[in-house]
Amino acid sequence: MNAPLVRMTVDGRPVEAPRGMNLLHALRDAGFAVPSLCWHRKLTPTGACRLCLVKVAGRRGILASCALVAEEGLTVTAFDGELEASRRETLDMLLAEHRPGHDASVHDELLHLAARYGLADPAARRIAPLPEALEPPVDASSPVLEYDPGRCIKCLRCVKACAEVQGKGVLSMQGRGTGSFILAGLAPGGWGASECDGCGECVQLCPTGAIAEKLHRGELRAGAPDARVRTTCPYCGVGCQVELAVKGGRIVRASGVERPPNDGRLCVKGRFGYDFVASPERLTRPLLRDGDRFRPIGWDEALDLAANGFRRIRDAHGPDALAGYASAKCTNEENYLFQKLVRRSFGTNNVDYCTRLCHASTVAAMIRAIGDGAASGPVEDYERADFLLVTGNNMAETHPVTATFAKRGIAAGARLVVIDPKFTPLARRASLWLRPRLATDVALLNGMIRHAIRSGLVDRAFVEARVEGGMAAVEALAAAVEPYTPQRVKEITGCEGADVARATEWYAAAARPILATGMGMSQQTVGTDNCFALLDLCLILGKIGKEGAGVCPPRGQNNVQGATDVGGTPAFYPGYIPTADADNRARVAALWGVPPESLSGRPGLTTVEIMNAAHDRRVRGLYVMGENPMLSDPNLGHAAEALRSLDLLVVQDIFLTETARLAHLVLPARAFAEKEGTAVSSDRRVLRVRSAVPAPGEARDDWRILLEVARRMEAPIGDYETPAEIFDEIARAAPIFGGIDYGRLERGEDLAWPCPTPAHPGTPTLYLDRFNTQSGKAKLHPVAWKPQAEPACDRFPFTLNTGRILYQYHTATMSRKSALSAFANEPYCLMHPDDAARLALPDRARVRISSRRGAIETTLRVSAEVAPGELFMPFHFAESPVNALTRDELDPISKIAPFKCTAVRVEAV
Ligand SMILES: Nc1nc2c(c(=O)[nH]1)N[C@H]1C(S)=C(S)[C@@H](COP(=O)(O)OP(=O)(O)OC[C@H]3O[C@@H](n4cnc5c(=O)[nH]c(N)nc54)[C@H](O)[C@@H]3O)O[C@H]1N2
Ligand SMILES: Nc1nc2c(c(=O)[nH]1)N[C@H]1C(S)=C(S)[C@@H](COP(=O)(O)OP(=O)(O)OC[C@H]3O[C@@H](n4cnc5c(=O)[nH]c(N)nc54)[C@H](O)[C@@H]3O)O[C@H]1N2
Ligand code: SF4
Ligand code: SF4
Ligand SMILES: [Mo]
Repeated sequence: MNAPLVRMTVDGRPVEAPRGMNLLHALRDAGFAVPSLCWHRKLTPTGACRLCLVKVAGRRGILASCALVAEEGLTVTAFDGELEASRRETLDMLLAEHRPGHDASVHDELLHLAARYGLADPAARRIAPLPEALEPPVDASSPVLEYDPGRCIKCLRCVKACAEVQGKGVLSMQGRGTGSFILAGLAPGGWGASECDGCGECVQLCPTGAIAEKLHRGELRAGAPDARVRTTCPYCGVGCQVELAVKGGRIVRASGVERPPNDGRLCVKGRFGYDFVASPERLTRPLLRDGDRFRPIGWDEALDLAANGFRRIRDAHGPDALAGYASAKCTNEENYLFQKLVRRSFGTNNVDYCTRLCHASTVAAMIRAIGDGAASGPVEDYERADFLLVTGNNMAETHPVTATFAKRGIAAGARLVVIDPKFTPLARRASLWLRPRLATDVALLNGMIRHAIRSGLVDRAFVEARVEGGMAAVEALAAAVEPYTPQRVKEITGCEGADVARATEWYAAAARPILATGMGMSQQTVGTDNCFALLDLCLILGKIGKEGAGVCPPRGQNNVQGATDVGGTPAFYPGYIPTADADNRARVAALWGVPPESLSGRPGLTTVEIMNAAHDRRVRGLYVMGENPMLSDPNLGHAAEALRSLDLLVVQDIFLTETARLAHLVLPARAFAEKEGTAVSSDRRVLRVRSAVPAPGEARDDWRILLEVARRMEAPIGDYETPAEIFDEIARAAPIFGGIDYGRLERGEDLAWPCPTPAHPGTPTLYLDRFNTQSGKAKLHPVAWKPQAEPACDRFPFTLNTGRILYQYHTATMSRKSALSAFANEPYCLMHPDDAARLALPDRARVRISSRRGAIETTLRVSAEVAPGELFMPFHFAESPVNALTRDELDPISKIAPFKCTAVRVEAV
């Protein structure tokens, strides 16, 4: 892909650059500080500011270098008296339109250039400032940013940032000449009324601060930040790198870092969702239950109570009467120590966390079919792909930066097929939106497989070389999918045969196809079957095991990938080493310096199983680090009973969550911006988490709390001074991390596991030579579609789908304590207009929604985003806890609950 180098001469010096590179870019890279205000590496050139002028031998006049490209033999003049005079003149004109009074809160490239060209002092300028009256008013209607036309130089960087980088196209330039300005949306009402979703890309790329964050403007104006700290976004699994600006011990700004995986981009959560860190509601002291209330206690007492309590339960009822929920919000180091504590100090494998409610089905199917449960390629593949199949995933809202890659790929010609029963913003860009009924994906995918086989689309060479059983296995699959005729698929799913065929043919024809599968596929009682069927399709078409093609399920939480990688689930030690194997136990025991028999070989319980065991009093002590099951677990009534039956519930969190309110003991932890560590992104990149601000009150690092609890249980899990030391032990325990240490990460190496040795560059793409199965080959798993155990019926005629919205995050402990709530802060339920009309329910009606397990009240929103007979509710809002309704029946393999499929009834209240 690398273009050959060409040789040029610039101001008499030889310069090399890739052929075709933007000439201004090439000049800058070669160290020529050619000024420009409108050009940016990430945008198509605009040629608006007329500052990057150069002369080229043999060409007439003065040319904008951003409009030229590097060519062999070019002789360029970048600096001479005439060019500099012209630049000075242009700057003088720009300054005349620019309101004076820079407030230090933004990096103002115009003022920098003014200083460089001796124009900082207005007295040095030749052109008088324009009267301010000509300028349109400031637009402060967005909850998070404001636009000041008086500082705007009409460079169009924001317009292009929004359109080209984020793929949104909210902004345009309106008016003419000095009266021109940037308009958000088309209707009046400005930014606040437009489709702007607050990602802040325009803020980040604006060269003058004409568009700036509203948050903490006062602190930002008061002078430069005290510190800038690079870290990893605490919300979703994309792993965006952010720079936090800190002032007076508080985060006052978050900016995207131009490094992988996000290359400077953020979504609204990463950019504006950080104020929860400084919330006055943060836990600051350990709390002990005292009747219906809590009273603060000292750490010493709290740690003794936790340790002695767990020890008593272990000694009286056996190790398996204890369990722990690890945390996808915590670092690798913390999760490593958490599972070490559960396995070593508790003596059980009862450790699990929200991954069980999340991609458990995807992971279970991928491990069985191809060997690893993680994304096969880097997020950048979404942009390079020529075909995207996005199923059961609302990427534009849930992994918005991944979606920017996808949108850029689509803009460059990639085809997109979306499979989702509900409208998602990405469906708008789809070449084809397949809209199956909820929980019918196996039928749909089997229909696609059947079409592929019958149309001769199978990649026989790939199958023979890389799939167990070769074409014989495909024959067996063919027999299994034979019943899924277009008619039958239509009956079950509602999808047309022609569409099913078209999607299959596009996928088969693609050279670089990427599959994205999400919660709609995973969170079903048939979640593993769903993913098996998807992988079967991928494998028979030969669309994995090569650069740029594969399966890249966007992982959910900021460290959901890492928490499993370091051993946070029952069946695997760090690095996916099965706990059931005695040799593995012996090896891990040796590393931990404990007798092998002290590690349990008994299978551990999974998340919902732990809840059920607590209900039956088989589990009596539970340690919850950074999870809020009292909103996020299915069948909340049952979960509440389970948690109330525990002899000891210890919750370690940053807020007094719904779960913490049921605890006997609450331990205050530090938040992401207060601690050091690492996390693993959705695409297996190991990323640093860094401390930027002091922790509130007596809150402590999760890992330090764990060390103390274990020590006081007289089953210590080690002495570490720093997270780097813990990571070194992780690298010894888990070969996938064997070559990684903090030194390499600090040097800025971009490392994706597996990275087995210090010299290894990491593995962005998996399976290029072999699959990570015992045979080295992939395995097909034919599956049949099964109807739901709880279908819609006369009593519960609707099927309820649940999920996420862009502006809130899970149980909203963090997002609701930030600027994000200004965008969306109310629970609701979507219902199709036909259903609403039939039930005579108007938009915004208050309704009661009931299932066999419970009832909640919420506000109805009438919307064709859902299909008739289906409903959708976000699960973020404690006042309408949708999981009071959902089922806790489990997928037999992955043990996930069907969050996306509950039979319910709707009534007006
Ligand atoms: N803003 C925001 N972002 C987040 C999160 C958040 O809470 N808020 N959470 C993070 C986490 S942990 C996760 S796991 C990810 C999840 O990200 P997603 O996978 O996008 O999760 P959801 O929004 O729950 O559901 C995705 C889609 O599945 C569809 N769906 C429902 N049932 C079916 C079905 O039967 N078949 C198919 N094909 N589709 C179906 C839904 O309509 C929905 O559009 O998001 C992460 N990012
Ligand atoms: N109906 C329905 N239910 C669902 C889903 C759905 O789609 N529909 N999705 C499921 C999925 S995919 C997921 S991942 C789960 C998520 O379920 P949970 O993981 O329970 O949800 P969160 O709100 O992310 O909980 C994380 C907790 O960690 C705390 N925390 C944050 N940072 C730290 C820290 O540094 N240290 C400590 N100790 N605590 C910290 C937060 O305050 C919060 O209480 O929800 C599941 N539940
Ligand atoms: S914040 Fe994002 S969506 Fe809004 S105008 Fe700026 S770039 Fe566009
Ligand atoms: S895409 Fe995910 S990681 Fe990136 S800024 Fe948004 S929430 Fe954070
Ligand atoms: Mo998740």
